[in-house]
Amino acid sequence: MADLLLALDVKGKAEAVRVAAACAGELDAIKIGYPLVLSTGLGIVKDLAKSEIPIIADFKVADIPNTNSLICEEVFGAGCAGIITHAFCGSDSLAACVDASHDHGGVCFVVCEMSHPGALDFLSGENAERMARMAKAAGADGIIAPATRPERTATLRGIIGSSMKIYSPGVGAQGAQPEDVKKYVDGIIVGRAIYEAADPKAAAHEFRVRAR
Ligand code: O7E
Repeated sequence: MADLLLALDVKGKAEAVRVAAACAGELDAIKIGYPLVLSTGLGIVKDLAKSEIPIIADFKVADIPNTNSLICEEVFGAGCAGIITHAFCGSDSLAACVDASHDHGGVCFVVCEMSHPGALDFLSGENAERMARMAKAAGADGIIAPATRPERTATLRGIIGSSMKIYSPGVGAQGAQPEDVKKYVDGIIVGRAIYEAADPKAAAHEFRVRAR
């Protein structure tokens, strides 16, 4: 049984609030990222707070430890409940992000293997497995693994065990189905197949039911 996270990659406050309100009661969390935040500013977190579900900042943080800590301060200061970071900058950068998240009472998820075809160039295979081990050693709350390659997500689950969560993008527009991964993950991340739907609430409801 997996939760449903909406990837709210729309532009502008009005559209973001419209989609979030339309999906009320059908979501377990909202993931915001560069498309929305660059078009609205971080104040959008307060605007979305009415949904009363966690807002997770997908900034795929990838910098030196000090900069990562400063990014976390802003994200959690704005009211986010979680942040998503890359791991490929190394264990010290990752530890800074995990520790800053926990210092602010938030959670930190680590991208290990990505869902798109180009992930096979670097963000997959042994690199992904090393990053999963690094995420576990750093005390991260969970990892990101692809719904488009369920067998890989199963492998990464084997590495991190059951005490960490997996959130999995790639369902819907990228071709994966909730049934492909729900037994391996704690949440599926769905964007376009919900926010571009004629009836976002109905689309979210269907994904949520299928993820259960
Ligand atoms: O394809 P969509 O429209 O359902 O959107 C998928 C969302 O998941 C989108 O925000 C994209 O940036 C994100 N995502 C992936 O699609 N693949 C990945 O490997 C990783 C992410 C992601 O969210 O990373 C952090 C969770």
